[in-house]
Amino acid sequence: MKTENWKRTHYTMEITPNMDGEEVVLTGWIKEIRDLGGIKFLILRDKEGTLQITVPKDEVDEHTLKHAESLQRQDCVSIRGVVKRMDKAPRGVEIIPKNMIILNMAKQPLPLDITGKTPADIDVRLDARVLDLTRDENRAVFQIRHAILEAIRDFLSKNGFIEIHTPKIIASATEGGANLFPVMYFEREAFLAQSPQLYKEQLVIDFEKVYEIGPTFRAEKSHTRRHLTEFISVDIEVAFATAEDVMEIAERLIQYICKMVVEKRRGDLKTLKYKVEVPEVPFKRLTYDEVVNELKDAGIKISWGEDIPTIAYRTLGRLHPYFYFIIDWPTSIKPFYIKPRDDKPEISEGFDLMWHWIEIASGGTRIHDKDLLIKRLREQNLNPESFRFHLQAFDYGMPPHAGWAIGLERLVMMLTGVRNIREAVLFPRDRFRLTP
Ligand code: AMO
Repeated sequence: MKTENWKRTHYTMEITPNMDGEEVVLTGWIKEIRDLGGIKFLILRDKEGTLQITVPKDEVDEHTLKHAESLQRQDCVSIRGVVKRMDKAPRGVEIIPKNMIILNMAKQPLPLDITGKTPADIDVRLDARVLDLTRDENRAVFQIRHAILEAIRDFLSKNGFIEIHTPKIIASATEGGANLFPVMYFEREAFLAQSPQLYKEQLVIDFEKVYEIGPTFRAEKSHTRRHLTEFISVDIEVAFATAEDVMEIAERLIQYICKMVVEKRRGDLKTLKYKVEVPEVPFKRLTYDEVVNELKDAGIKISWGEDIPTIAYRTLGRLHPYFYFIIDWPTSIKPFYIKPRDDKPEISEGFDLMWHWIEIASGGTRIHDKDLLIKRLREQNLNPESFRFHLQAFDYGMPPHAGWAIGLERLVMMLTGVRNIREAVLFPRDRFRLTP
């Protein structure tokens, strides 16, 4: 097979001053161009970083000079050149080109300033997302997202969980009837899954400890900085466990993720000018009643049994500016599968995990008794018949169990400091955005 003459020999970050005199081939994109008359500086970017390419106009051959003169931002190039130690260059080293191949020219003008010096509106950025992601700050978010995913898989796998994948095209609602996206499934109507809830619960009969990291779909009308219509849900479910058991798993996992991100993505956090602190466990546990009282003292009145509105969460976030659980929720405002307390059925064993004012996760002990589950379905105006296949699993020795789901993008917001959830997704989907 033919070896292409544009193939790289090194990534930019592998080039060091002690390679002075070596000939190398680098490939990537032109990030910045500075022309000082007799000398031209090109900043080349690849997946690892950047390197200065210095073109002294009277030292390079005519062909190379012609190419260098024609280059514009985001052109894709292969540069053969000689490494030169140079104290004044950004990393103490630069490349003097001997030959350049333009692999593809970017169409000018670009819709965005890729140096970020002229900030663009979020919609302009998302419309040209691939270009937007060439910026270091934006790629750093996804390096951190990757580290979070790696940490989650590592932690859960080490703790005896098996990774599962459940269907995303389903026949009935999992979180109640609202927020469902219908899809045409041949001659029938189907829906996009709002959560792997029912499947993960059933599978504890076979595997006891399961987790899934997968897409979930919610027809959210709310157009906010923390809602998407498609997001990644990190779900766990554990047999023979209670809410308290899985809350402990959640806080230890969060602590582990923070530790891994701080350790492995120091450079990206620096790029984002963001500091992550590894939290102490256990996290605070506030009861719903305590929260209602705190809010009352802050001038926000919530009647018992009401959900907590966003404005109240903002206040709560100021009172508790880090991680905390809210426990002992009224049963009436939790999903049908959350277990009511045996001693006080009006209170549930459901919980939310909060970070400042944002809900990161929710979960709880589940009902494992089939009759009680049917009763709760009816109380929530859901038709048990639509849940026939789920309910049948409760005839096969369903153990007591508990679990939770973390919204991955909200976790990314928390660990990168991005303030709009759309920045935590490569190609976000919301009420108004279906492209690119
Ligand atoms: P819940 O509906 O609370 O619980 O969702 C779990 C977590 O997912 C995130 N989340 C969202 N993220 C972005 N955009 C949205 N529209 C959105 N909706 C939710 C939040 C939330 O805490 N089946 C239960 C979980 C369980 O009990 O195991 C469930 O889906 O971070």
